[in-house]
Amino acid sequence: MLAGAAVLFAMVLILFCMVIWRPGWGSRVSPMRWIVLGGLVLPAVILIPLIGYALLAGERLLPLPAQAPVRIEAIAQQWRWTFRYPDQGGLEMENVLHMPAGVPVDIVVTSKDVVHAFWIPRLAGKIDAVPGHETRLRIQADQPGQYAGQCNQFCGIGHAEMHFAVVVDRPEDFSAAVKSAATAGEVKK
Ligand SMILES: [Cu+2]
Repeated sequence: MLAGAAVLFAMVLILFCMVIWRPGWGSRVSPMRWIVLGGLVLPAVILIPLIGYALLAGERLLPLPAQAPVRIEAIAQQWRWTFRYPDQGGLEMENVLHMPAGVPVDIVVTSKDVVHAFWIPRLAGKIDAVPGHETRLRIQADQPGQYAGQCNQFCGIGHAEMHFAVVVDRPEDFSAAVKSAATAGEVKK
């Protein structure tokens, strides 16, 4: 999308410069042709593939019923995150999210009080955490490691401190990591 926007921007700038430096340059082309080619054909050729790409990219974020991805619940409240693991006997931990590498994970996001937003910049776009409603975000981390997460919707005086750590474990270590993090009461300061 950035490349497409850069090409468009360059084309507009070229037209702009031609108007300034070569007055009358475009007058050989009739106004109707400018409108049809520049106003209809060009946007259609560029925007339709971009819309198709955006729809496909968005579709990949949706949970697919055929798969049974790891499900993790993210519950926001002023001003902390609770992560709950229904597949691991409902274990919970605060401000630390463990997830396995290399497989899709569905984060089911909700809130106990006001609207927050769940965001791990290096893994996915943000999604709102709405009280009384569940929003889903499918993410996948290809490599084990540590990532930073942050509430991305102003939610009160403690908003800036409402961050969390994301620990991506090797798939074989994931269950043990969740159990030890939950029992140790792992809390990120
Ligand atoms: Cu916030």
